[in-house]
Amino acid sequence: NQQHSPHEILCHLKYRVNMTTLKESDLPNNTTYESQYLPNQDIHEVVGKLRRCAVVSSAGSMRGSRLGQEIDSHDAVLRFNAAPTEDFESDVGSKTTFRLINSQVITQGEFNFSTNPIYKDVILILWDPAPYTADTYQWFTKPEYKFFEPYREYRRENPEQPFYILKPQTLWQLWNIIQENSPEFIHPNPPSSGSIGTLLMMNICDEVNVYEFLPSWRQTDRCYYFRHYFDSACTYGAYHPLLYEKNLIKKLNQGTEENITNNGKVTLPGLRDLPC
Ligand code: NCC
Repeated sequence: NQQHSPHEILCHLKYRVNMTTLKESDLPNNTTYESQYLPNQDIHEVVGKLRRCAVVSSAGSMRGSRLGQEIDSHDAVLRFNAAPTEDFESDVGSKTTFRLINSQVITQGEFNFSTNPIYKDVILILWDPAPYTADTYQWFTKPEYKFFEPYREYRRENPEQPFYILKPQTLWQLWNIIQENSPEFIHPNPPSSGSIGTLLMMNICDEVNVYEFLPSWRQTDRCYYFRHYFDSACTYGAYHPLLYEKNLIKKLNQGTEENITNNGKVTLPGLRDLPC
């Protein structure tokens, strides 16, 4: 395992992870019925380029952080899955531009995906894990969670809302880089929403500040800032290679160590203008 410099890792992330979303034209002709509900354009063609973006982890350590104002000062804010802002504004802010959800959120009834207002008025991005070697069509016909029915239904009811699906290869392209920069073998499970969302923002924004992905001194076994539920696996990972994801992000931090300790804040550069 050779050691890559932070700059080399950033260049690998830039050129080897193709952070793109599914378009109508990515699926074969025999899926016209489904693919007509996919966007005509990739997320980047629509969103363009943003300046400063914030990524807000769902960790329990966001509680009491008072980071809300700082988070809202960004041009765009990305949040995960069912993480709310209401009642937590002073700690997590109130602005949501992007919401990255895994395919459980859209398929499991408990999330009330079609009616809960947290999923409205935002740019939605969905991901679902594919087997390491599956191509788009194989995955599409046999996803981990059968997300396409509810996706189509939601699109029918909210045709104006931007709603993207990440290409599944993206996850493994990122996983490869996490594995290469880790001292031991990682079980091939996909990266968590945390690092997928962070890398997505690095492809869209000039600067990305990630909050409480690397925990501050507020680190806690409490899983989420919005739920009374304790499990250290939320922070260190069980299914996802979370610890390795966090070590990789830590290597790329361009902010200070102090900012991690006090605010769980990591500053990462946008990849678009990165010279490689
Ligand atoms: O828990 P989850 O993630 O929704 O959290 C979003 C991202 O925040 C970071 N995080 C969270 C808690 C914590 N204590 N520390 C953290 O660093 C992680 O980067 C995490 O990705 C997911 O990645 O999509 C995940 O989703 C949940 C769950 O499916 C959704 O919340 C919907 O309920 C998964 N939990 C379970 O399946 C039980 C979780 O493993 C990963």
